[in-house]
Amino acid sequence: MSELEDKIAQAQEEIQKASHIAVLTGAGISAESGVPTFRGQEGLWQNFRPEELATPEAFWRDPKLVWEWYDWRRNAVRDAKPNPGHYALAELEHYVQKITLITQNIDGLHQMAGSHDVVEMHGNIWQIKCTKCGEIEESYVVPLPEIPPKCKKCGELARPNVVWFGEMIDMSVIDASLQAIEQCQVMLIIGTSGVVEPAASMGLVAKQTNKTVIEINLEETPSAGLYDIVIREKSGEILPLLFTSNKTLS
Ligand code: BV8
Ligand code: ZN
Repeated sequence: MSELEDKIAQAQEEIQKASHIAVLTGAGISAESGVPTFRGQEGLWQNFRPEELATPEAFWRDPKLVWEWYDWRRNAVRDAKPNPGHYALAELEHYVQKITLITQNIDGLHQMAGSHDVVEMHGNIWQIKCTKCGEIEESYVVPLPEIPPKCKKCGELARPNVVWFGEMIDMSVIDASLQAIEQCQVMLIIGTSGVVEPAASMGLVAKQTNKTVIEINLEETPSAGLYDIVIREKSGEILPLLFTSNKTLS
């Protein structure tokens, strides 16, 4: 048996035994759907660092520029379809008693693949929120008819309903994530560079509470040395192999 086959067999065994699995995904799981990642070679808008555009300061300084970036990303995501990795995680719900899927992604592809109970840590690119009255509108219109868009209710400037760098993550999201890590037996960490906090510390929390952590990523990540099983392959190829379909609910 090759080292990879051995790791897959180990991961399958851990997943078979688990009644609650926490999953954390990042931009890497959507890469095979053609959605550019943040920090890869084809990273979003090479000449801009996300940390320069995805901030409240950048938005208030130049709402038009920041909205042009999001409009470009909405266009990039619009034609994206879930890949076998997204579908495998949606399928996992039928084999494990409880799955909590925590995603840093804002593309909505997990929901499109059929996953329920998705915790969107960083918001959703298809939602537009009023900066004044807080009204949230779901809009799939690409390109946006007006940049920057205005609130349909009060006419004030609207922003993408996402969490920017320097902004607090909603406490209910943090609570749901930490509760899932506390209650799970296994945590899957898929396609995230492990740079952005607080998501980046979740694998450490899982290890500190003696959970089995399985990472799937093409590259080395800062906390990989802490994890139990590290698979350096594409998530779209590996995830469908991890859940044998003859498992019934435990
Ligand atoms: C917070 C939404 C409390 C927007 C995003 C100094 C001042 C202020 C704050 C900080 C500071 N220092 C640190 C911080 C905290 C900051 C932070 O972590 N900064 C980083 C840059 C150091 N975090 C915050 O500000 C968070 N809030 O902490 O509040 C606070 C408040 C004030 C002050 C201090 C603390 C809020 C962070 C949320 C930012 N918003 N997105 C948008 O999307 O436009 S983050 C953004 O990065 C995306 O959500 C993205 O998902 C996320 C993480 O990136 P990844 O998903 O990991 O993607 P990446 O491209 O990096 O990696 C892809 C990986 O996939 C790679 O490893 C690659 O190898 C792999 N891969 C590729 N293809 C495949 C694959 N793997 C498998 N298969 C494949 N096929
Ligand atoms: Zn409004």
